[in-house]
Amino acid sequence: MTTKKYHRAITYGTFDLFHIGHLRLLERIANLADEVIVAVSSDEFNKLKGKYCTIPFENRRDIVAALRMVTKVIREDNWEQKIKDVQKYQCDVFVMGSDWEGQFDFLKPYCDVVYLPRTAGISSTSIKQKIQT
Ligand code: C2G
Repeated sequence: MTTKKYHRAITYGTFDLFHIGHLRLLERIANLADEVIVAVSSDEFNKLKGKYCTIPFENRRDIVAALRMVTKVIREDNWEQKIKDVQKYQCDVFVMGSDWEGQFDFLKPYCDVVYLPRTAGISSTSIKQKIQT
């Protein structure tokens, strides 16, 4: 009998240069739900997001898929797929870091929407800047 609040969570992200901020988020999602689905942004979608990605999709996907708290990885190809994904995978919660606070409240009719505090002091961009100096 699970004691977790949700059965299946879904979250979305680029997960470029996988770092502790990404891990802490996925760990906290796994504390909320029995299962965790992660939608990893495709390289093409990252261009749409205006994000230059260092690590190609296949590698970012495989790294996330290897994590013990991740149940399944799917592709994120566009901004519009979230409602369909929540319904297709019967997710009862959608979770993102707090930098997205309020941006995905349109999902509230389909599942709970939770924004968790971002891990301070770390980002893919800051890692790139450190390497370049
Ligand atoms: N994150 C975090 N702490 C950090 C950095 C990131 O909690 N220091 C969280 C973000 O809030 C997000 C997840 O980790 O929930 C993935 O972050 P990114 O890979 O930067 O993803 P992003 O570019 O925000 O893409 O449709 C939604 C987008 O695909 C989200």
